[in-house]
Amino acid sequence: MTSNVICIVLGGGQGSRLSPLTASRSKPAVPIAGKYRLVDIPISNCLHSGITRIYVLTQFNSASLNKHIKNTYHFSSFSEAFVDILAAEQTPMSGGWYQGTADAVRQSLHHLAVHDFDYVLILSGDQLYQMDFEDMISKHIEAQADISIATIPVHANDVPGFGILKTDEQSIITKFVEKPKTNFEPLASEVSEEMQAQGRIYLASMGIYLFNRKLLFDLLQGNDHPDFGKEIIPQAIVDKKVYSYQYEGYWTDIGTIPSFFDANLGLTDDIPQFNLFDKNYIFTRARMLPPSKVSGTHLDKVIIADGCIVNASHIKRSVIGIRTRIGFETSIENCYVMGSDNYQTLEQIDESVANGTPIMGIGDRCKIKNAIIDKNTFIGNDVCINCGPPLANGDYGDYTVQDGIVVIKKRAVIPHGTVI
Ligand code: ADQ
Ligand code: ADP
Repeated sequence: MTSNVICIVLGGGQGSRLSPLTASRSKPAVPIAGKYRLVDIPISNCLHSGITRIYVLTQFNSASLNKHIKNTYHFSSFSEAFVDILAAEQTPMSGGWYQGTADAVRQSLHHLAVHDFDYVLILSGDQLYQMDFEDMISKHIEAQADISIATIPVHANDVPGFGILKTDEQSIITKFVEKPKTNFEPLASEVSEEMQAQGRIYLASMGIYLFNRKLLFDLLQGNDHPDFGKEIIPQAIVDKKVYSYQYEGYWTDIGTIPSFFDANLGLTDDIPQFNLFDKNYIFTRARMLPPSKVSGTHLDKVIIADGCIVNASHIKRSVIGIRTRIGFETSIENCYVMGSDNYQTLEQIDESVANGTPIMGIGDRCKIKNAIIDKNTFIGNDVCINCGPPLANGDYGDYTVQDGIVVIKKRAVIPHGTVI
């Protein structure tokens, strides 16, 4: 049933919500959970659901995204399967950046048109969840819908961040308001007892849309509405059959620094809400890295990816990414350390030590709390990050602070003894 579906992953606008992680890479290429990249989540959901033709729309074509896709998603030359990146491009018809989600898909229609398919599945690139799209598609066909939207019950506090909708008893959407800020009480829905008990009485759009092929082309061509949530969907519910596919599993937005941070650290829980050990695991690049080597470290709720060399004294509630090196007597708490793209040679390390400059990774006797350490950073010895009084939000050159989370930028060099 899913062989006649093409998927489009919306890989991110010009938005800076994940800045500075997106300063030098496109959003789909942001590393997550120590060894994956954001784009692996929607792609894995598709592949587990049998959807094997996937376009990833992104604002710029970063080398790391290209390399990751090229090195990860290999299919038989006898199949039609592909994962292709479509970066915003200047054509005689368009000026460059995608203006919004609908505009991004509109500018990509000519790439889609050459394929044989009946349905287009449109996904956000910055959500953490595991969903069986095959079930969504079969419900869409059963309901003879024109469009289906995956929906989830949310709490009143979350209403202003989502498209909120109401349905009739056949789950056909009768009302849709994008991100209502006030007077949204009449939008409350009938939900299951479990959701009611949690106060999740509003039905939100998850930004996951299934369109019948012709309708998508009709709705996008002949106008320049930039967004699905603001224009295309509210207008479609007036005269189209738009079905609400309700989902009640774990689903979270990872498009901002605080939510990205929480989602990563949440993976270290005893039974995480997002289960990396599930049979529908996340695909990513097979890297052939050596196993991690740990010495003298007390580890408490820690995920350690491949290829790490860890001599720290304590690590608590943290995710340690590929090829991370951590020195002696260092303690790390509530951190996502992304790791490195390569190792330094022993000669390079000796040279840095002789010059008194930091070596790649995290040095000796450091104390680091509530931080995201981007890739390829050089953090010296005796560095303290976020161990003192609360820090004010801002961009401080080599790092930023947002809601108490310090983000050390990619390739930053933090000299010995620095206190942040
Ligand atoms: P938002 O997530 O606020 O609301 P939006 O900013 O349009 O909507 O982003 C949706 C997805 O598209 C994200 O993955 C984003 O990175 C990506 N995106 C945004 N602009 C893009 C562009 N120009 N090019 C490529 N990708 C782009 C939407 C809906 C709400 C719904 C929430 C659920 O509008 O109705 O409730 O998603 O998260
Ligand atoms: P990322 O994990 O960020 O996607 P890559 O896996 O692409 O990074 O690797 C980055 C660099 O590290 C590449 O130049 C690659 O050749 C090199 N590399 C990969 N595996 C190893 C390894 N086992 N030992 C040393 N270098 C490696």
